[in-house]
Amino acid sequence: MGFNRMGWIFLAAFLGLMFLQEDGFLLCSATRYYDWVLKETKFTRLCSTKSILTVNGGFPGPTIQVHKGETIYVNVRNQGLYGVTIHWHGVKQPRNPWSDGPENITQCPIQAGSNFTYEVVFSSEEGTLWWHAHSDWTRATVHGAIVILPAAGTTYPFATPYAQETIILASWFKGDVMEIINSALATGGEPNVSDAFTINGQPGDSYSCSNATTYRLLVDYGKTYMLRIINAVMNEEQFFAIAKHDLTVVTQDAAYVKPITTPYIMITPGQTMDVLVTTNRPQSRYYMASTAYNDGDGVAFNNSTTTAIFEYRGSHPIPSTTPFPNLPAHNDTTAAQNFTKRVRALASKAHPISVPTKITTRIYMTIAINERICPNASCAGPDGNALAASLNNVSFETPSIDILQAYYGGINGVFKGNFPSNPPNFFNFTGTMANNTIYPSFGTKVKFIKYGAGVEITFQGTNIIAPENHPMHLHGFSFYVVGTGSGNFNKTTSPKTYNLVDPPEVNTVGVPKNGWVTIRFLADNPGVWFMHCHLERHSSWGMDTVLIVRNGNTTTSRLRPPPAHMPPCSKS
Ligand SMILES: *[C@@H]1O[C@H](CO)[C@@H](O)[C@H](O)[C@H]1NC(C)=O
Ligand SMILES: *[C@@H]1O[C@H](CO)[C@@H](O)[C@H](O)[C@H]1NC(C)=O
Ligand SMILES: *[C@@H]1O[C@H](CO)[C@@H](O)[C@H](O)[C@H]1NC(C)=O
Ligand SMILES: *[C@@H]1O[C@H](CO)[C@@H](O)[C@H](O)[C@H]1NC(C)=O
Ligand SMILES: *[C@@H]1O[C@H](CO)[C@@H](O)[C@H](O)[C@H]1NC(C)=O
Ligand SMILES: *[C@@H]1O[C@H](CO)[C@@H](O)[C@H](O)[C@H]1NC(C)=O
Ligand SMILES: *[C@@H]1O[C@H](CO)[C@@H](O)[C@H](O)[C@H]1NC(C)=O
Ligand SMILES: *[C@@H]1O[C@H](CO)[C@@H](O)[C@H](O)[C@H]1NC(C)=O
Ligand SMILES: *[C@@H]1O[C@H](CO)[C@@H](O)[C@H](O)[C@H]1NC(C)=O
Ligand SMILES: *[C@@H]1O[C@H](CO)[C@@H](O)[C@H](O)[C@H]1NC(C)=O
Ligand SMILES: *[C@@H]1O[C@H](CO)[C@@H](O)[C@H](O)[C@H]1NC(C)=O
Ligand SMILES: *[C@@H]1O[C@H](CO)[C@@H](O)[C@H](O)[C@H]1NC(C)=O
Ligand SMILES: [Cu+2]
Repeated sequence: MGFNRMGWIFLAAFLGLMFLQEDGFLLCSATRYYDWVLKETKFTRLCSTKSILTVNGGFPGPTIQVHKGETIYVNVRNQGLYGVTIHWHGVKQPRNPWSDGPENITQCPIQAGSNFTYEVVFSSEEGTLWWHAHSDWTRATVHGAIVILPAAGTTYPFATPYAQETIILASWFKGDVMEIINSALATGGEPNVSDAFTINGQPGDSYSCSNATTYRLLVDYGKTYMLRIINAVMNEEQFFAIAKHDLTVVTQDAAYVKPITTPYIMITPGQTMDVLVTTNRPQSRYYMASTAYNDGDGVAFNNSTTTAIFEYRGSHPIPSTTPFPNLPAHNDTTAAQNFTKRVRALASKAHPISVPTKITTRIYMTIAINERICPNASCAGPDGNALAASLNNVSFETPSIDILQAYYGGINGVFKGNFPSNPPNFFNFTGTMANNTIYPSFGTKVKFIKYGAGVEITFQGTNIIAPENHPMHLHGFSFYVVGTGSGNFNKTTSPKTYNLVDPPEVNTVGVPKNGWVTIRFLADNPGVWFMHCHLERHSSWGMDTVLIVRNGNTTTSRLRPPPAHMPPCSKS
């Protein structure tokens, strides 16, 4: 009997099963294949039990571990109640937007009862990233870590840590998250704020009914640990610290940075940071803690603090009071910026950077909270209107056929290519006078970019309705943060302050309240790439757009063809 193609597949499947692990990870001869089930799972937190959507029953979900440059396959079988998609946050997916995930941008949802296999292509990323659902607010409970180790034969640009642990910061809502966002969109008002923050799924000792299950990290004395910290929180930036232990930040968004030793970090939703911690303090028990940084005036948030325990192994007296870290005040913008301003790319010989200096596409983009007019002032937002949000005064409307399919297949009427490269009106964006731009236009507008273009985008925060810090995230790329400042960007003076030597290379950047940020990247990844604020309520209100990078003129600079079975879009 000849050993045909099916035979090889069976053999691979058999070998794969031999290595089936707890987290649904199968090791085949050359590929890594994960089997995930999306399902409702009961969890008890804050004294009550509720059902949440999970991957394989976990909150947080399973960790993916790869080496730099590998490709993995994740078969997502949806046994939940509604359609969902999964996004691989910060993974560039060269030429492969088909597996990027944002709902109705690159795919329609995987309907309940069906499945879809993502091909996740890693390239230059090294450090920590994460995956999360990218449908409505499902990412609140559907998320997990991606650990990217150095490629075989290479090592960290510092001494290999003794051990590593992932630390995922997240939000817990007593209510159902889908109901919360749906009812907020229906009334036009603010969505409910979360009822707790969590560290690795646990609210910790400062919340009722939580202290028995507080997350505990046991450490050995005299070692260096690497904590891979992920901010999966829905709507708030976070301060994080460990009592009496400095943190040394060595990566941000899976790229190395010049080590920063600091008593605390500020991390926005969407960001990841690897920090080294040396266990050289008296052998005892300490708190790690995380709480919101919120610089919005009157922007509602939960001001509570989540804790976890950092405890030295072995016998030692348990302190009567566990030392608590000094976290900056919730509105301490100086503390937030003092940290953020220190971040610089490592930019070493082994980890070089390449900042575009020839800019051919320049975009100046205002970020604003807006109002949508309601008949009879019947809505729950300001002035009886509904809350909205925009980029360059365009509030993004999600289509019901995905933009990637429409672009690739030439389906008309799904999107327009007229996203503006400048705001429609210039005025004092950060001034006290409200302009007529309180009311945005609405539409599905994308920006086309030539393959190979050097792109520069200046994000301009505005004082319209509710100024605050906005963590802007771009899919398909990481970008260099070459400049930032307060007030309005000045095209004569601001560029003189740019750092083109060692700017951090990230996928998410906090645009300061009433300030600006300039980013640069080379448009070398053809595809349809979502760009949005990573505060979930802002994205729901329309603080989003799409960049379509056109094909280049070689086979390796063109979009790959779609996989055989993209989830179908339903009529609605
Ligand atoms: C659905 O899962 C099955 C295996 O359970 C797999 O053979 C099939 O390729 C998957 N379909 C898609 C579209 O990923
Ligand atoms: C939102 O909060 C209000 C007030 O606390 C509560 O009555 C309502 O049930 C919450 N909604 C959801 C969907 O949890
Ligand atoms: C934050 O959450 C805690 C615990 O769920 C709750 O007791 C408190 O009232 C909340 N605070 C705010 C300001 O929402
Ligand atoms: C948790 O808190 C309760 C009430 O404050 C206390 O009685 C109990 O001893 C605590 N349990 C632990 C494990 O700390
Ligand atoms: C948190 O908010 C509550 C309600 O607004 C307030 O009473 C309390 O003082 C605040 N706590 C902190 C630590 O800011
Ligand atoms: C921060 O909040 C405190 C009260 O909680 C207030 O006294 C202080 O002025 C605020 N600081 C800033 C910069 O808004
Ligand atoms: C911010 O940094 C400056 C200069 O290093 C320092 O003087 C100030 O105390 C810092 N403020 C905070 C809140 O960290
Ligand atoms: C995506 O499109 C489907 C129809 O294909 C629709 O049911 C769904 O509501 C859309 N999602 C969003 C977030 O608009
Ligand atoms: C814009 O408004 C701010 C706040 O009122 C003011 O400080 C600034 O000088 C104004 N800028 C210009 C260019 O008018
Ligand atoms: C808003 O900006 C436009 C265009 O610059 C200007 O004509 C208008 O007067 C401004 N409105 C206000 C209220 O400042
Ligand atoms: C192909 O594209 C590159 C830029 O990506 C350009 O430099 C080159 O001239 C193009 N070649 C042709 C034949 O169009
Ligand atoms: C930019 O700065 C220059 C030099 O300070 C100044 O002359 C010019 O008015 C500024 N432009 C704007 C739009 O504020
Ligand atoms: Cu925002």
